[in-house]
Amino acid sequence: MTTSVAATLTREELLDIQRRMCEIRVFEDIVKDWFSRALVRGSTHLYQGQEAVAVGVTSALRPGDTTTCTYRGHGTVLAQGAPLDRSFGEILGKANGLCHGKGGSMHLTDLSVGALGSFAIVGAHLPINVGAGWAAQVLGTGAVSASFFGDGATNIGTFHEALNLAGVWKLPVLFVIENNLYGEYSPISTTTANPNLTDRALAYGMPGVQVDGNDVVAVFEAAQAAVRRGRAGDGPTLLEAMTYRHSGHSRSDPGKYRPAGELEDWLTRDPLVVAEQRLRDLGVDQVQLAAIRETASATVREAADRALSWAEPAPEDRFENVWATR
Ligand SMILES: Cc1ncc(C[n+]2csc(CCOP(=O)(O)OP(=O)(O)O)c2C)c(N)n1
Ligand SMILES: [Mg+2]
Repeated sequence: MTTSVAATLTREELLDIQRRMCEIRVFEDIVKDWFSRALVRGSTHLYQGQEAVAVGVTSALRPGDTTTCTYRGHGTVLAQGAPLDRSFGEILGKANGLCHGKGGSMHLTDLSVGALGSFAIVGAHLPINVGAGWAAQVLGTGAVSASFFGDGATNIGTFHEALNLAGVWKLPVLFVIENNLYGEYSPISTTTANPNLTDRALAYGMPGVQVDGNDVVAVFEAAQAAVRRGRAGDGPTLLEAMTYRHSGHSRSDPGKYRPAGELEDWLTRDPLVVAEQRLRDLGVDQVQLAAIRETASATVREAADRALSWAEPAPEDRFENVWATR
């Protein structure tokens, strides 16, 4: 596992990263509360515990780069720059939501920031990143496309097809496995013959890099190296971020199958706590750290209230924004 000690991020950049991770944490607290109060239909898949992956990788991207992610994707789309209020609005099914209330929790999309979509079908989106990488290569834009997916997706056919094509054509794609040790209720060891997922990179002619997914600095550094490689025309990278979801798979899962003490162990390495230690090493004091959490909380709560006040889509607009019209 890559453990970074190099300070490649400035103190100001790391402070901003911590703010963004705190906002995602509070966003998910609110979403969890809304679902338990039946304010939202369907289910939801929370990102708490994995914030350093989305924020670390997207911090290495620039405007024009693209991402895709899974149904556990609120954090990724927010990290890419989607507005808090319109993301909440989408989850609530409001007309002002990112997808005008037609997508919901599992389908947050914001093309204006390069967030090409959240996908509920495991592995469905990897070929979309390959397409985005191919377009960037053909058009010579220098853009990179980052695909976020779970450990479970590495056993899906599209994973292999996407990595192979990206490897053959040397496409600027960053494949990010968010290895949280479980696919739904199954530990990875019961579903995957070789749990060393970075080994799979060898088959497709690209580097495979494992990183501590709860250390945002380590994630950023690994992502930055992969992004530079992509922009230079040297092809894709498979990045495996080792992390852990704090709650069960979805709203209906209390996560009882997890061995006693496992969650508690991971909580000692909560990404927000790890980043706070990094900031303390850079001279940031406890008062400033508390202020980041408080400001993030106030900002997110304000956005949530705004989204709650928005109107539902009008019945006559039910077929709007469903089909592409051009
Ligand atoms: C093709 C497909 N098969 C099965 C499912 C049901 N399913 C939804 S989430 C999930 C687990 C995926 O685990 P992983 O890829 O590790 O992502 P995580 O939920 O841990 O983030 C499964 C099997 C699905 N949505 N799509
Ligand atoms: Mg998983």
